[in-house]
Amino acid sequence: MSIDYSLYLVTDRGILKGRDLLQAVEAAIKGGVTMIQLREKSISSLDFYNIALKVKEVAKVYNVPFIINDRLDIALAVDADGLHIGQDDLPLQEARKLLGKSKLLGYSVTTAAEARFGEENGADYLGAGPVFPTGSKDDAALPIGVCLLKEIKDSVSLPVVGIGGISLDNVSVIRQAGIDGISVISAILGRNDIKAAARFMADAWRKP
Ligand code: TZP
Ligand code: MG
Repeated sequence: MSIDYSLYLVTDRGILKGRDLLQAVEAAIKGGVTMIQLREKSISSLDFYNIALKVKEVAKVYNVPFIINDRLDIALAVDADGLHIGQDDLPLQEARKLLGKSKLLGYSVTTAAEARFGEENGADYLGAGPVFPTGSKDDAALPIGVCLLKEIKDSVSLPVVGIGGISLDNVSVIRQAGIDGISVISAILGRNDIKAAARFMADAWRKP
């Protein structure tokens, strides 16, 4: 499967303020999102599993890769396209071993050293950030900025997506890091018109 990392949506039901997650994901895909990560931090395993099955169906209709955040067991149970883990999750090599070679494995990094570790230990792509300050992650590290993002991209040959505080206002700046895509929560799911927000972000990313 050739992967388009350009506009990678990470979900957050909190920011939807009661709006339906499946409708939000579908609207975002219609607007131009190229990849979906289901991120759930405070629900039961059963609820995570059931929601994952439903989001997977939506992603499948539009042929958009569907990734599970943190939980290898859920990724395997619902036969997702991949798993995304960070520095405090399962060790990367273990995750790769259990996930198998055919699934995508994403790895969150904040430094070039972590990026190289990711490349050497089984990651398929890297999520680097937070690039800018973000209110969407409680335990977010300090923002790395565009210079370090570029350093991370230049230190590996894996695809790299920037994440954290990315909005229409800074897409053009972040593109200068030469990365493969942008990963966002609030700039899409925090907007009233999710489809339009995704379209604006997709257009901004493609601008010469
Ligand atoms: N990882 C690093 S920053 C972040 C995650 C999950 C949150 C990104 O959310 P937003 O609203 O796009 O800043
Ligand atoms: Mg994690």
